[in-house]
Amino acid sequence: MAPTLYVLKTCPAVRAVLVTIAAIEVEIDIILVEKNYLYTEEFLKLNPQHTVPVLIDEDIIICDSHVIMTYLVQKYANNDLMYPNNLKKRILIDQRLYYDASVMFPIIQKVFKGLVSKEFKEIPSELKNDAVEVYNILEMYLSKSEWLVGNHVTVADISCCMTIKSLNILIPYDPKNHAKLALWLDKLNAISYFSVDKPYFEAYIERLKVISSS
Ligand SMILES: N[C@@H](CCC(=O)N[C@@H](CS)C(=O)NCC(=O)O)C(=O)O
Repeated sequence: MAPTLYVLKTCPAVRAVLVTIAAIEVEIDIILVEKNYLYTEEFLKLNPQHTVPVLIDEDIIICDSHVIMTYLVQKYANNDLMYPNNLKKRILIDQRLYYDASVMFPIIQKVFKGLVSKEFKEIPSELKNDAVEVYNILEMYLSKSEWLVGNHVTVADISCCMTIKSLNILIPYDPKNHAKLALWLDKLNAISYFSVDKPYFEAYIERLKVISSS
């Protein structure tokens, strides 16, 4: 039986998993849900954190996009290029994934939370500074290698790309100060399997328009 993935259409973390699925060409049953469903008893049994993505593969339930991505590559990819077995490469990939999970992605969450709750209408300078610091740090990583780790696209690139693409809509990076970042994003988005993100990214932008105008 194919694994099952619960998704919300607009979520950057979901989109990173969908690009990974397209990259390794694994068959997955996608269940598209609305946000209200995340708070139902049925879903809370799967994931008490009430977040998507959630992957179910036989008796395994995984509730974080980064873990889902590394799991799928290890279990289903034809090779280890996207998440190498080599420890030196793998720890750098893990570091970028944890940086995304703990620093980058939470900036998007804070912006959305502030806009939805109407705590602010303009994004506060503190959050803008946090985003610029992230852009600066990625610019530094990308001055050392073509991709975030080494000379092959890995799950670190996919995960961070989905976050940066989404964060950039909220707090744009400066292509003059972040030229390597801009080039990296363009190159990733030109890869064929990244095209799976198009309708989801458009849904994300639409959602933001609705929130900003309400
Ligand atoms: N660290 C998690 C974050 C997932 C996350 O925050 N998902 C959001 C949508 S983008 C969500 O499900 N929010 C619903 C909620 O928090 O109630 C991951 O990478 O999977």
